[in-house]
Amino acid sequence: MKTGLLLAAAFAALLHAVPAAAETFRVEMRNRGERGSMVFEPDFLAIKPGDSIKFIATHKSHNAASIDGMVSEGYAGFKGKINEEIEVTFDQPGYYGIKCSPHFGMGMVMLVKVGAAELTEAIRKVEVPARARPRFDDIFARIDAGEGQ
Ligand SMILES: [Cu+2]
Repeated sequence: MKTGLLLAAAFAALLHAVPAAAETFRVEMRNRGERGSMVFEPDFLAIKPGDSIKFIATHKSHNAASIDGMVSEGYAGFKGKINEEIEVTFDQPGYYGIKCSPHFGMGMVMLVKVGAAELTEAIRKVEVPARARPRFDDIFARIDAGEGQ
């Protein structure tokens, strides 16, 4: 009986320590999708700190890598290998720009919002290739319109 009570107390403490179950989201790396060619699908996700994103190699010759200067301050960054499916956990609140290294110039980018984060001018104005600019501007416009809030 006493052991049962102790176990129940331990279980209650454990539940208390983990406020919300972390989720894993899927993003496809595609040659073509709903928004054109060379795309991450979806191209924008709002997640909680501790959630993960699994990048799926739906089509070949893509990777997922963080964009320098377009991440939460102090974040070390990540870079997946070509054709590699990687799962990345985001712990710090903030915005994270993601690129496909070989197709950055073709505008293959996406944005991740982690927790409550302000879309700063610094993030909006990060220098990116010409064809990535309209894709980010489209994502920013959708965020300004309330997506991911
Ligand atoms: Cu690519």
